[in-house]
Parts: sequence; structure tokens; C-alpha cells
Amino acid sequence: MKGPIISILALTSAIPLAAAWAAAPAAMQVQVVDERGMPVRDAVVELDPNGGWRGGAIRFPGRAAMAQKNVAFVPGTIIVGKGTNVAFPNLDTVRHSVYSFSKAARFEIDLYGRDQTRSHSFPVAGTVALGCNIHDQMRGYVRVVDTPYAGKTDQNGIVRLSGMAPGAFQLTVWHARARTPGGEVRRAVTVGAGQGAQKIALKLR
Ligand SMILES: [Cu+2]
Repeated sequence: MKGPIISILALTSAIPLAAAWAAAPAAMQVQVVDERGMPVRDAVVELDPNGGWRGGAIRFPGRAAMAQKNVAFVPGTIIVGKGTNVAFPNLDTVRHSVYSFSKAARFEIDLYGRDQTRSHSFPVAGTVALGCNIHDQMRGYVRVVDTPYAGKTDQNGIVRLSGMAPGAFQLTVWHARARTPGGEVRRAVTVGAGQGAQKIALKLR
């Protein structure tokens, strides 16, 4: 008689628990390190739901902008949702241009001067490497993503992504100096309820 009673009790207590877990948004902490285990900052980490994102337009907080300041693209890497219009304000006294030969976006914006802004839309997901015709050392990266679950690693190589519904995802880590095709490393992950964690090692140039 004991067995059936225990299993009924287990069932009844398991149902409300499972419902509570399903309602709780999942979170994942991802740490990116190099071959020596040192933290890698400015790596872009994204979780793409299997089957693709179906939640509509993706907008990250803040203005989508890449400034030109002290003859550099600042910040050097930005993340934008597919279709975002990115501003390129020139905060220098010298003129700059913006160009890209990347597959995800080929374009060229002619030279423009101090306190002027140009913009460009990015309808294709992928990595867009930016340059300036005048200053060869200027490099910037626009990582165009098709998921709202994306972020850049901090000085500890860590990013926390949250708000996902539990399920199957593809975890992609990109870095400008990663020695892999497209600078990417991919891993299939299952996001459960609550907080998960992943650690990714990148070989850097
Ligand atoms: Cu320039």
C-alpha cells in the first residue's frame, strides 16, 4: 500500500512546482576565456532559440550608435538587432568615412566632418567589420543578431543573459580575434528553469 501513496504524493507536489518553474524566466551566465583561461572581454554572446526568434523586432536599450572619436570607432563592438539603423556620429575634428566589405553588409559612407552624423541600416544578421578610408587603423564591429538574448562580455569575460523561455538554444560566441571561421564558436545548449552557466574557451590571434 505504501508505494502507490508515495507516488501520488510525489505527483501532486510535482505539478505546482513545475508550473512555477515554467513561469520563472530563465537566465544564463556565460564566461569567455582564452586558451590560458584569462577572461576575454568584448566577446559577443548570443542565445538563438532553435527554430528562430519569432518575437518581432529586436531593440536593445540605448541608442544604436558607433562614434568616431580620437581616430577610433567607439565602442569598438556594438550589438544590434536585425534591421536596426545605426548612427555613426563623428566626434573628431578630422573627417572620417565608414565602409564595410563584410558579407552581412557592403556599403560606403563618404567622408564627413566634425559633429556630423551618418547612419546605415543592417537587415542581415552577421558580423560587419567597419573601416575608414583615411585611417587604416580604425576598426569597428557591428554584430547584427536575430535574438534579443545577446550581450557583450565584461572585463571578467562574463555576460548574463536572461528572460528566455526554457528550451533548446544555439549558443554563439563571437570575437574579432577568435581563430575560428567567422570568428565564431557555437554550442547547442538546453536552457532550464532558473540560472544556468556556460564556459567557453576561445583561441585568439
Ligand atoms: Cu577616419
